[in-house]
Amino acid sequence: MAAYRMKQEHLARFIMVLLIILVLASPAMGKMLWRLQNSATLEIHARLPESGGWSLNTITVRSGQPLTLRFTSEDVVHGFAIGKLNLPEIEILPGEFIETTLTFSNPGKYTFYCTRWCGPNHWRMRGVINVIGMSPTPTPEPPPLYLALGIDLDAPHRAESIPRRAADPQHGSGLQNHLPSYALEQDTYLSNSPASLWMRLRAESSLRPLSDDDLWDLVAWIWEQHASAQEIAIGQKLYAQNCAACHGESGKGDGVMIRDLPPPTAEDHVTSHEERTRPPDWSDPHQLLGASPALLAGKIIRGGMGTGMPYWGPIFTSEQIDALVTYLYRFAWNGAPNASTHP
Ligand code: HEC
Ligand SMILES: [Cu+2]
Repeated sequence: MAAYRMKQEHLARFIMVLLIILVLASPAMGKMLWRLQNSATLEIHARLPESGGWSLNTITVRSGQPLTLRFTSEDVVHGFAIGKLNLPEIEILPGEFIETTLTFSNPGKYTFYCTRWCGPNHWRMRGVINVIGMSPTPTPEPPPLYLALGIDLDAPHRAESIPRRAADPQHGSGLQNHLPSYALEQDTYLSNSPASLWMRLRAESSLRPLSDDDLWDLVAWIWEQHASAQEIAIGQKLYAQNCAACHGESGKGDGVMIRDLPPPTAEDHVTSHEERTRPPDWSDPHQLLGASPALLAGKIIRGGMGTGMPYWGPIFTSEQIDALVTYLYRFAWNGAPNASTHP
């Protein structure tokens, strides 16, 4: 009897040891067991991307189950935020610990990212939280418009014509009753560049009496109709936080992260998209007046795929992307030649 109990104890101990070895040996197994607990604390170390980035960049959690993340930084100040969720960012200071507890109610794939410009590769500090579970499946997002319209994001799109002077939307407003009705439709705005809409209007016989400049004033006015002050403010803030480091405060493509790169070569302005590793100069109206909102949004969502332009699809909501696009056009209208000489 005693011998039998001994054997049982041995067996139990053997199984325990085996389990521990399994857990240690297989991260997948460890993750699975961890997932089964009711709540868990995960420690995540933030490091510059060159030193490894997030110490943990794939997290799996069950929907409805609280997830506690305990952060610290091993080098500089980093930040933590989750794409598309409107949560306050968490500042991660070197040598200090900060905890946050999250509970996801909807299953899905959430992208987390660093919110501080910690270095030139800062934007590569991203990871994924996989939320699994059976809660009602979220309604799938519609595909981005550039796909529906079949726009080639990598094709050159310099405007064939641009205003000879800064366009004056105020003056355009006074001419609006000349416009055909399609000119004010949302679909027209989204799928046309300012230059292509200008060409369409130029071809309208009813608009023949108007000068080229008048037509540009009208197009500038149309663009203004799609830009609320609130949207511009949102776009401006997002731009300053996420884009200016490369694209520059004034959109000239001269941000602090770019200045150290070798100066642009002739190839940067033409040929294949792989070679365009510098941001464009948006104060040159040919750049943005040749791009439709759908194209710009597409580029922001998909990124440059090898050009150095990051993808933001999993980070920003569609409202945020629209706000960024609205804001970008400011550079073009304000940067038209002789803008300074126009009142
Ligand atoms: C790490 C540097 C970097 C950051 C950060 C960055 N960009 Fe870019 N971006 C580029 C480069 C380089 C290009 C040119 C190559 C290309 O078009 O893919 C570019 C191109 C673009 C284009 C295409 C313009 C055109 O006419 O085709 C858009 C639109 C754009 N960026 C928007 C943004 C927005 C909005 C943000 C911030 C949310 C942003 N970028 C952040 C580097 C960056
Ligand atoms: Cu960082």
